[in-house]
Amino acid sequence: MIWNEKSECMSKEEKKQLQLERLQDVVKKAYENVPYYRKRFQELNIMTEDIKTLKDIEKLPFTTKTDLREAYPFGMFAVPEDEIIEVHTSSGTTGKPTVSGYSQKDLEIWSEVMARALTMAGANKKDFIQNAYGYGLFTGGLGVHYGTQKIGATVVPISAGNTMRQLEIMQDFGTTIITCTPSYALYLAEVAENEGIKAENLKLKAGVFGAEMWTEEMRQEIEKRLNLSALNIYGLTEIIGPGVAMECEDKTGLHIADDHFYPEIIDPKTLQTLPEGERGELVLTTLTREGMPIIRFRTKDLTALRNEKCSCGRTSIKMDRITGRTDDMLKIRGVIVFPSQIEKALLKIEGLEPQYQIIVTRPHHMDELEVQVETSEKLFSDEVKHVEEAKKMIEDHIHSELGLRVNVSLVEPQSLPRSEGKAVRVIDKREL
Ligand code: DLL
Repeated sequence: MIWNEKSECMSKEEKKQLQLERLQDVVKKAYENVPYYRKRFQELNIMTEDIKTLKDIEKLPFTTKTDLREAYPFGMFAVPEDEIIEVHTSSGTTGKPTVSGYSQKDLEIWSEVMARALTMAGANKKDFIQNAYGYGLFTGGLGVHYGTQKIGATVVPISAGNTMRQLEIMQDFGTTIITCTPSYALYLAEVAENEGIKAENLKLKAGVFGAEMWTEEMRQEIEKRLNLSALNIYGLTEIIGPGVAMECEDKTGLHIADDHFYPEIIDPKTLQTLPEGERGELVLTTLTREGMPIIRFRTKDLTALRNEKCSCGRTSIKMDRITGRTDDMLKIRGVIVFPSQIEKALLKIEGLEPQYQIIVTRPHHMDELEVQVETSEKLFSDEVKHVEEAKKMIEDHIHSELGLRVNVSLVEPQSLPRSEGKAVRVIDKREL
């Protein structure tokens, strides 16, 4: 089944023409309505009329997460605030997140691309979709929610966590499609096994997994243990949320909804556009978004684009699964964490040397983050007399910076490795 055959199967020529028209339109709107873009275009001496072909996109400036943070909270909106009817923020932290604003039309686009994505996983009106992505500012929950309702399937808006309840509902309601992060899917499988719940007795047919990096090996493991077809969904808050790209049953890459999001691959060092098939950083331009158009957003995600024919009949360009990042961003249980945020939290603590190391592990398929910090005499005061108190105080500081509980362990002064070059702050032991 294809949700929107006209859009998803149009000829390459038709698609290119549509993309060009939409690109010209979005560039014009960004110039006219977003002071940030007007300034950037003027600096580069670009007029909206300069976009005559799709290749001319290369003349346009990039947008980065930092640009969006500087425009916090609403500086990138292209419509008056009363036309924005929903906001989300990147799954990060209590620091300055990036905000995404949606007009009525943007929510329709989001519902449409999510309906396409869920249809790729075989969803139709009859399905029960158990949505275990978090509801809230994170886009996972509501993105799947809108797509499910667009299709007319039944959404079970259970949100993330509460594993026993997830399993109970899965059995009682006869859930046919589960949506969550791949690591949580494996955790669900593990708990199900411990509880004596047999996968073959569940009604699950597919899983829509994303929001973090995962591998082909993990896919096989999840498919075997949950007895379903595990499909990869990709997206990011800045662009719209989940639904930017999704795998079909062919499982040879993710179809990008390229009538709404225009992809390019660049070399992250030279910033030059790379030819099709080469691995580099994914750059995305929103072609239809009204509330917050984004031109050439540097995702920092590493992948390659492929313009091959797909057995499913969809003609959109496909991207490989994400294999890495150009920066040190981590996703811990779906939440974005930058090591610099941990450093910032540590620096706020008087008497603490910011000598630290972050160890990421995945015991029982759930991410754990341990921060090792060197102790010092100066850390202890009238209030903080014992190691346990010091640990808790540091954990609280990190919690208020990240919105995430981590384990802190205090190690001997001078015991963490010193580096002459770039410090190795993160040891990621998860096998991603
Ligand atoms: O993670 C949106 C989403 C929700 C996608 C649910 C899929 C399912 P952010 O929190 O803004 O948005 O994080 C975006 O997560 O730049 C990637 O680094 C990573 N990411 C998302 N999907 C995948 C995936 C949501 N399938 C950032 N594979 C992106 C690898 C992914 N990484």
